[in-house]
Amino acid sequence: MDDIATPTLTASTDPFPEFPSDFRWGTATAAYQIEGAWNEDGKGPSSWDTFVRQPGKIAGAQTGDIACDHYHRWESDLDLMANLGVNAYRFSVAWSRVLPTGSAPHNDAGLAFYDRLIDGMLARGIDPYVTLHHWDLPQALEDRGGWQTRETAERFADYAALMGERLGDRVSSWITLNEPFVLATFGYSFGTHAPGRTLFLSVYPVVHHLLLGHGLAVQALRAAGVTAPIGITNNLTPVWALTDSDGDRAAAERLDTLYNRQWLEPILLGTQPIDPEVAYPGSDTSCVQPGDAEIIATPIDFLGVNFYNPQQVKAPGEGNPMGFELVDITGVPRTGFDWPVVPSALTDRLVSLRDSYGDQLPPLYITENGTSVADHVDSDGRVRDPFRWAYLDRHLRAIADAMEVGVDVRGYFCWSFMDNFEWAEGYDQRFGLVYVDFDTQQRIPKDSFRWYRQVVTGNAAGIVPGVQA
Ligand code: GCO
Repeated sequence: MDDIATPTLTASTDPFPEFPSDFRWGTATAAYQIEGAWNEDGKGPSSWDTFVRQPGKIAGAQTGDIACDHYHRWESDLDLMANLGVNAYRFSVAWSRVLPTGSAPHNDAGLAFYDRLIDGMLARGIDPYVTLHHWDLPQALEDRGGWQTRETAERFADYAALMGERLGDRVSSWITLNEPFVLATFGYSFGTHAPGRTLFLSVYPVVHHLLLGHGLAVQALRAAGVTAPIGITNNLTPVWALTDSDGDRAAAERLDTLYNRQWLEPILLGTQPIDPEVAYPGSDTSCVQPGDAEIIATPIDFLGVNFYNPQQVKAPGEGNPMGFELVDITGVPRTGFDWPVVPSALTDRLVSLRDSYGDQLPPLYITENGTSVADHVDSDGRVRDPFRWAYLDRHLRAIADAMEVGVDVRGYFCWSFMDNFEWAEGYDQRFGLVYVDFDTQQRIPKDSFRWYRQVVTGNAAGIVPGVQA
């Protein structure tokens, strides 16, 4: 009966959709997940460097100390990326590599690394999409309260200004924050990610300071002379009510607000859909100062959407302060992480963003989408990952469906270029198009790498349905 409960995932055999010729095709990574060199060339420690050293936090007590050793192997990694044929690459800067204590003075060697990387991309015809903060906060700032404090938002703006001045002549697009919901929730509320704080419902100052830091950073980049598009990346997760009952619908509305709307509407509409006193009882709300809402609503040029799966909820049981209870989605294929695979939810998500926000919605980029698979190298040296390219195939079709009804999607970044350090899961969850042997640092392009190359180089036109190169 298993195969009825958990269907397998295959690529569609219908003709592959055409994407516009100026569509950005890329892959994405994040500094802590790939760079390694955690204490080299003057880099300061980050919240993740500290967190991974706490016993019991990471599967198998693994760390990102070496990760993919990309800091030393960036050149051959870029060669491989050029071979993949992408025209864009989303990566993040390690804040404490360029500003070891989070604020001045800067570290020349750290800045030089990103100079080399960006020049290397441009030399290979790959546009740099830079994320300023993908969760690795300089530890010196974390020691003073991190995102609980206004100071961190202000230092983030200084850091953005420095990066704008230094790299602004070569960067194609800027992303301020990656998934602030995940950082606030897992980093500061539940403590399963760095910095490992357990503020639970007292987390509101973190929410506010992340939004404020985003707005200040947009302004700082502009003040530094940046003319390239600036945006933010959110994990915009569709939330389903288990049934049509009032209780289940209210639960879905509550999680949708926490997950999605509270991170989006202050930026797009200038209004915060939650009342912090109600949503975060026990939180100190004095962090909100006059003028903050205007800073947060500084116009952005695009919205980055990370999509992996929808989330289902039902009404909470007695005494559950969260206002919802998570319910598994069954009867669909599942990823290596055991996440449900529902590509049509991505179409719905994109269309509903357009329907909800209309003219206030800027152009969209899918800044992350992908799947973990328990990949292995076969005896012939090949990594066969049909599940991954089926996942990508189905989600690209879902995006094309949204574009067909007029949603403005400008690009797609597959998560991830190569297997890497998957946060609390360590190296066990493999998301890459490229297999990484973490003992030898050998890179092996998987079957999905060749499939994706067909997509990006033919701009989809040459794809033989259901068959990989
Ligand atoms: C996130 C992060 C990535 C993850 C990816 C897979 O979305 O959690 O942006 O760093 O590695 O999403 O979980």
